[in-house]
Amino acid sequence: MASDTLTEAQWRQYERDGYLHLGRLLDDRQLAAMQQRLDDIMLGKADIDYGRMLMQLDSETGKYEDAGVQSRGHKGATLNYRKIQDLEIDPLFLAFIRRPLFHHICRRVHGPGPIGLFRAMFMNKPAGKGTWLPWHQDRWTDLDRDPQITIWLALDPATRANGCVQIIPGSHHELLNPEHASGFLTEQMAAERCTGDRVRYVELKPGEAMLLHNWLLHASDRNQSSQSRRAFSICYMDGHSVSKRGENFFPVFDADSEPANA
Ligand SMILES: O=C(O)CCC(=O)C(=O)O
Repeated sequence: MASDTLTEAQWRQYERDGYLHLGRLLDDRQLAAMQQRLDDIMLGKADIDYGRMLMQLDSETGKYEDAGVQSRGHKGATLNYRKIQDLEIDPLFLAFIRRPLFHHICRRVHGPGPIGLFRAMFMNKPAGKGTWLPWHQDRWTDLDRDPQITIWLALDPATRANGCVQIIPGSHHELLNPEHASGFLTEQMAAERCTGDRVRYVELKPGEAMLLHNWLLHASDRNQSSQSRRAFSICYMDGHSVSKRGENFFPVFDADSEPANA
């Protein structure tokens, strides 16, 4: 299992590439518990306040634009959800969000201040379904500062066949389309920068995770296999961040707190 800190060599690699493989972070029991919990949430069987969770059904056409409405509340007992957000309200996911390794990473990136949560979400590509998620950088114009880091945890094998995350290594130094409200590239930008040998497919085993710089160009394809592609993605932020939409962000780590086991 991975350590609770990153080495200087790992930090250098992250700074150069904009992403870092973190290794296996869940044992078999922890993995099975998260998989089961997400399936229970989708099937409406979980003891959780569905009214507090943003839930979106997958697209029936494979087009991103045709994915279901993103709104709070359960949308039917099916495993065909694309996205479920606000998972911090579930103790199982909150304990993972607050792991010492992520505390260490947040401290290194953000310094001693409070750390908040921009979002903690399930990203799913059901077997034979899913959408092409276009090339983008994770940044949002309603925030007064950009969240810096995302942890992406595979809960199934993430492969090229089932729509693993694709990235452009080293693309995190430049913001490409600052006008777009959520960091999407124009088709022309994507055609110029995100093709051929530049694209790396980040295949992960279940329970493995990666650290992503939020400006790293990334995308993901449809699932063309019979294996679901479930993942848990956590985006941390400076705890002083302010949204023009007046959102309140969940506090993850208090100012000046230190990782428990570091
Ligand atoms: O899970 C995916 O396919 C993409 C996830 C993503 O864009 C993110 O976690 O920011």
